[in-house]
Amino acid sequence: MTTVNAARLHARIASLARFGALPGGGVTRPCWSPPYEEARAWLLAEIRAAGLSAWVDPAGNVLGGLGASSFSAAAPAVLTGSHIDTVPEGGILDGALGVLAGLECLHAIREASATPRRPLVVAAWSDEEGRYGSLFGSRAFCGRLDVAAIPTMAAADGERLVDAMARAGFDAARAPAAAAPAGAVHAYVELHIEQGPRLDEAGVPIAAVDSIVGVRRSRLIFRGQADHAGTTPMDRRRDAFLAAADYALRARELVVERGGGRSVTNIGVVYVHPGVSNIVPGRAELVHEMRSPDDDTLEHLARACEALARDIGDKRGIGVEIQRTSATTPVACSPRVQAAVVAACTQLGLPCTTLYSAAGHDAQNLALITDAGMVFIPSHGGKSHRVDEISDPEAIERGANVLLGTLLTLAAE
Ligand code: HGY
Ligand code: MN
Ligand code: MN
Repeated sequence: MTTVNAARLHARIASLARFGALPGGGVTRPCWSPPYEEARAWLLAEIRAAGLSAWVDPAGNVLGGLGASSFSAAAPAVLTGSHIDTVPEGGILDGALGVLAGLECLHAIREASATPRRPLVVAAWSDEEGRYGSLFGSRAFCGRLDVAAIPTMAAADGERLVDAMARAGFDAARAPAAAAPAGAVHAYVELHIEQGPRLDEAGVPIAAVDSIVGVRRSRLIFRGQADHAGTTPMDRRRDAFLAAADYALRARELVVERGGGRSVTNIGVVYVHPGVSNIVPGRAELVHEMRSPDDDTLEHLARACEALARDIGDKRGIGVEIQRTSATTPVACSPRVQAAVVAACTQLGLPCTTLYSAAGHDAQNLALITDAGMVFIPSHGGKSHRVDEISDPEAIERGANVLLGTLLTLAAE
C-alpha cells in the first residue's frame, strides 16, 4: 500500500514556514505580499521537483498536476489542496498542511508508478484568509467572483486588491478567467487542522467533515461628534466609540442567546477616529463577523444586529451606517467523499468521527461545483490563528495517509 514520505512532508512544512516567519514563532504571510510571492516561487519549484506539472491561473491559484497540466471536462480531475496565505501572527499549519500533504500524496503516487484512472491536481488557493475578500482564489475557480466588486475590493487597512495583485504581477480584472470549465472536477477533498478543541479533547485522530459554516461580515460606521476631551461637558458628548462599544457587547449577547447554540460572533477590527486621547471620538468603525451552520439563522441574526445598531444610534444621537461586506453560505459536504475518507481510515485502522467545521474553508466553494469534503486532524489544545498553533507530527502523518487513501479511492472511480 502506498504511503506518504512523512520526513519529506515535515521538511516541506518547515521550509514553507520560513516565508514570513516571526522571531518568536508563527508566521505572517498575507496573499500577494513579498513573503507570499517568495513562498509561491518555492512551491512551484517543489511541485516541479516532485515531477508534476505546475501552473498558476489568473486568480493566482498555484496548481500541480499528475496526469494533467490544465482542467478539462474531457478528463475530470480529482482535486485536493488548501492555502498558503496566513492570518497575521498565524500558525504554520493552517492551510499549509492541506497544500503540502496534497503535494506529498501526488509525489508518492507518482513515485509508486501508480497510474490512477483520473488525473490528480493539488491547489494552493489564493487569499483564503480573505485579506481582500474571503476565499478569493477558490471563489474565482468556482466562477463565483463578484466581478463588479473587484475594483473596490480592499483590505481593512484600505489597500486595494487591484494594487496588491499588480504588485505581484497579476491583473485583478483577469481573475474571473480562472473559472474551471464545467465538469472539469470529479471531486475535491481538503486536509486541514480542526482549528478547535473537539478532536483533541475527544482523543479522536481523524474527522470526516459533514458540513461547513457560513460566515457573514459587516462593516458598521458610527458617526458622533469630535470634541475636546477635557472641556466638553459629559452630557453633551456624542461619543462614537461608546456607541460602538455598546453595540459590540449587546450584539455578542444577541448572537449567543438567539443563535441556536452553534452560532458564534467576533469583532476583530476596530477603528476610532481621530484616534488621539484628547479628542472625543467623532467616528468609530467595526467589522462584525458571525458564523453559523444554518443560513436562515445567519440572516435572522444579521437583521437583528442591524436593528440593534440603529436602535443604539437613535438612543445615543449617533449616526449609523451598515455595509454587508461578505457572505459565504453554509454547505453540506459530499456523502461520497465522506465515505471515501471513512474507508481510508478503516484501511489504516484509524478511529474516525464526523464533525461540522466551525471555520470557513475553500471546500465550501468547491462544494458548489463538485462533490467536496474535508479531513480534519486535531489541533493541539484547539489552538489556531495564533503563533503557537500546533499538531503532533504523528497526527500530520496520519492525516496525510488518510488523504492519500481518499484520493486513490476517488481517482479510481
Ligand atoms: O476564518 C476562517 O474560518 C478560516 O481560518 N479562514
Ligand atoms: Mn485560517
Ligand atoms: Mn485555513
